[in-house]
Order: sequence, then C-alpha cells, then structure tokens
Amino acid sequence: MSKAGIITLVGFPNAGKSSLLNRLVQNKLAAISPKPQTTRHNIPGIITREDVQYIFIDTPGWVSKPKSAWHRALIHRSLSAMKDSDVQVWVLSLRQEVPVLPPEVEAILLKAQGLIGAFSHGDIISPQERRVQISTFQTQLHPYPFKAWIDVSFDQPTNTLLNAIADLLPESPFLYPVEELSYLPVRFFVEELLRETIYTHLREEVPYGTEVQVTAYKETPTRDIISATIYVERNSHKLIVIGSKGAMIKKLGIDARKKIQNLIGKPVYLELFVKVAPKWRHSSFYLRNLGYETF
Ligand SMILES: Nc1nc2c(ncn2[C@@H]2O[C@H](COP(=O)(O)OP(=O)(O)O)[C@@H](O)[C@H]2O)c(=O)[nH]1
Ligand SMILES: [Mg+2]
Repeated sequence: MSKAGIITLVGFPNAGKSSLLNRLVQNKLAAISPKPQTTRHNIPGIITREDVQYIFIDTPGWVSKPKSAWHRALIHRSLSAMKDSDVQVWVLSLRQEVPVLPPEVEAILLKAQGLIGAFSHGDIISPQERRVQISTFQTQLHPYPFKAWIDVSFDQPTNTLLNAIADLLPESPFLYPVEELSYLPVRFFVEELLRETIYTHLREEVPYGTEVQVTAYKETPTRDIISATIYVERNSHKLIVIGSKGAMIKKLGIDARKKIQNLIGKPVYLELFVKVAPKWRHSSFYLRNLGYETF
C-alpha cells in the first residue's frame, strides 16, 4: 500500500524552513532571506518518491510577541496548517537559543502525533558547538513527543529526513498526480519571487511594509505578460521603492523577471506598479483585501 500525507515545516522565523522546503522539492518555491517574515503564506510543495507522496507545507512561522493584526494573521496561518497535518517538522537553528513558545503553539506540539526535530545552521558553527547545541535542544525540549531528531543543515543530505517522515505517514493512495509540484497557481509563486526580490534589495522597515499582488497574468504563445502591484505603507516608502529616476523599480523588475523566467521556463514581460496602502498591517480592511483572515 502506498503512503501519503501532509507535513508542515514549523518553527521560528529564520530557522531555515523555506530553505528546507526548496531543498526537499529541488525547486525554488519559497522566498528566502535573512530577514524575518519573508514567508507569509502556507506554501505547498509536493514530491513523490517510489510509493510515498509527501505534501510539504512551509509556514510563516511563529511570532513570540505579535505587534500587529498582520502578525496575528501570520500566526493563525501557521497554526491552521499545523492542525491539519500528519507530521510536523520543527526546524531548529543551532545558532539560536532554545525558544519560548507561544502558548497556543505549545498546546498543539505537546499533543503532536508525528513530531520530528530538524536542526539547521550546523554547518556554520564548530563541530563541538554543534554537538553541544544538539544535546542542549534535546534536553530542554524533552517534554515534546519527538519521534526523531535529524540534522538537515546545508552540509547534510535530506534523505534521512524523508525516510523518518515516511515512517510516520498514513497508508493512503496518492492525493496528487505524481509529477505535480504544487497545487497553487503560478501567479502565487510569482508573488513569492517578487517578495524575495524586494527583501533582497530594500533595507530596514521598507520590505516588511510591502505586500505584493499580481493583478493580471496573460499567457501568450511566446511569453507571459504579468502586471503586479507593490503596496507600501507610506508615500516616503513609495519613493524609495521607485528610487531616483526609477532606478530601484527597474532593478526590482529585471531581477524578479529573471527569477520568474527560471521558474516557468518561458520569457516574461513584467510590469510593476507601486501604491500606498496606509498602515495596511494594522488595517483589517487592507489585510482582507490582500487575502489575510483577520481577527
Ligand atoms: N549556513 C546555513 N544557512 C542556512 C541554513 N538554513 C537556512 N539558512 C539561511 O538562513 C536564512 C533564513 O532561512 P529561511 O529558509 O528563509 O528561514 P525561514 O524564515 O525559517 O523560512 C537564509 O539566509 C538561509 O540561507 C543552514 O542549514 N545552513
Ligand atoms: Mg520562510
């Protein structure tokens, strides 16, 4: 009998969840950056290996001290994915302290049926520090029902993790066609790549205060024509995103277009607009329009 199920990648921001998703599915699905809150959606990535189908969900991650309606919406997204999953892979950066968990996260983890601890960032610390950190995590997190601990840092293969997950997945027919990589439309991944580009080129508060929406996507035989709007919180940020004589928006467009072309394997014409949505991170009106559930 085949196996199939949903595996959420959970943990604090910057632990390495999105990097792990991309490595597992061998594709760039999730945006990655050294800044927190780069991931804002539950991002599905599917792989099928022999008789096991893995439906991975990368999540935005937990925020210890939510400061806005937006933070609360991000936590809610992460929690709802966790509740619906067969296996939870908790990504723990060996560079970070043992974290204090938000109570609602702790409650779910304590009852988890298929919890795996996955270590990251072990490749950039000394071997001794790596061993010590791993045993510190294992001791401090012993109340949680971990079924396995696996080092998935960049210098380690991901096979061990895939095998450990397979042991925990239920018997089931495949839920998606074997060659399917994701179940979300291309425009979703276009937004993801645009956000990564913004996080790469803009500094300080500006990237957190931006949100991206693809407003039109037209496929033609020779190329895809895409329009997208970048929302910013303030007029001063709009000027930064556009840049002097349009230099920044041009750079963003060129860089994002390359990434999108790589993903879809076809030339792209990308048109970018910048709009001000005042305080959207605190406004349930804007949050709902941008696809967040609000509370
Ligand atoms: N050296 C090293 N860097 C990592 C590892 N995992 C993630 N990173 C880096 O850590 C940063 C945050 O990673 P990301 O996947 O976006 O974390 P997320 O917020 O949990 O999704 C990025 O700069 C990654 O390149 C790892 O195992 N080793
Ligand atoms: Mg991420």
